[in-house]
Amino acid sequence: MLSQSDPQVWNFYKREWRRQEEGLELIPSENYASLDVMAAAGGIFTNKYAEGYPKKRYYGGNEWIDEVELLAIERVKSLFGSPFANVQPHAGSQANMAAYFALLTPGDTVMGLNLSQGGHLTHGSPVNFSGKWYKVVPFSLHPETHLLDYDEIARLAEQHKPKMIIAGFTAYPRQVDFAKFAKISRSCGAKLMADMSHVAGLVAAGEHPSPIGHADVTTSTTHKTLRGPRGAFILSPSEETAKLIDKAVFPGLQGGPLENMIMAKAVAFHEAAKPGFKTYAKQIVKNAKALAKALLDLNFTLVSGGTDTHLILIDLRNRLLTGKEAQLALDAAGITGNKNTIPNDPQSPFITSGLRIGTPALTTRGMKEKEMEKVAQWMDEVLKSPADESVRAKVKAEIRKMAKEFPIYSDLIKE
Ligand code: DSN
Repeated sequence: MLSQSDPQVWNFYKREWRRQEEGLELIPSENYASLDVMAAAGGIFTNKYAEGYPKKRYYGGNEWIDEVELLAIERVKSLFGSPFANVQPHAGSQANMAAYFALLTPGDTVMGLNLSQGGHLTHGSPVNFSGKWYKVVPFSLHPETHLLDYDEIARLAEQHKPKMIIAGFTAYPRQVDFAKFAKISRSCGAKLMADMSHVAGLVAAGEHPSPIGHADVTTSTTHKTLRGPRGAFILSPSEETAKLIDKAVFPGLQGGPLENMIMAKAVAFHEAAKPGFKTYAKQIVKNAKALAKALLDLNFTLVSGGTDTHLILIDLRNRLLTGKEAQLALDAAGITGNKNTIPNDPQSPFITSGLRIGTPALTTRGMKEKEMEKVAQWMDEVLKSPADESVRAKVKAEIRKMAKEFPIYSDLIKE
């Protein structure tokens, strides 16, 4: 028992469990994996080396590892309707790096959404491998609507003739038109990489358009709206691309795959194919819309005016608060969100004028529209007096009370 053999670590584990159980998790890229997913991630598959791919390994003893990896591949292919899949990437950044390695040569031109406007580090940020090794032409959101400006993206693509365009986002609250991205990419001879990490669960459930059939390669993490373990996968539309991707992942980037995580991915893909997951994904979007409406009613400003996904980006400037201040105040009251830049943010990325929130985790707990109204009221209350400790303490106690009605892992730890 860890509680006896290593009480120091156990103490921190218990505290984190309590934080997850008693607070409101609003970070849109986080979720609560099922006990089955966690059992697989923490199981005996962690003991095994399996460099290579199923039936072509560099180590013996992989007969059952192979079966599970093949099952994970079949399940994710079927979930998204893709003919080829690689389930080995350890994380989203590795998956994206493999796509670059497979489809490009260093020095090639790529286009992706600017990090400060809702893109990702790996979509061409100058501090990331993508920005250091490739020539990046970043695109921005429309300056007034804060929506993707497909005409401007097409104009830039025509001008710069990139080898790859990235349709992928970490802080964009609206649906992405992958068909339009594909049309733009084809017209300038570029490959289209879709990074659907944030919306993968919504795509699997038919709540967001799918990049499959449009993208030349699709990457995704497994732990956001898809509600699996931490990890990633890559979907390819052709055998030719799939071979390049496989080589880029192993031996190009990774050695031994984390087969325990691949087993957990297999379990998560199975869960996401069940009818209940469709209901879950639908409720994520309903909850996000309800939360957005309640926030607007309380005079919050939302980037793009609202949401049609799981994610909301609040522009805090009319509240005279920075993202950092808001994150800290809410954290103290038991509400976890994350500071995030808004389009054309006057503040630095470490301070920011925005707060990024979302509903995947609260929806997993079973919360619905009624609870979203309450969440908005609590956020309003805390952010009206961000330095008032008594307000934070009062809200924290109320949240703890409501959280008890929506347990997550309450049976997991016996104190
Ligand atoms: N860190 C992820 C997110 O929070 O959106 C992106 O990698």
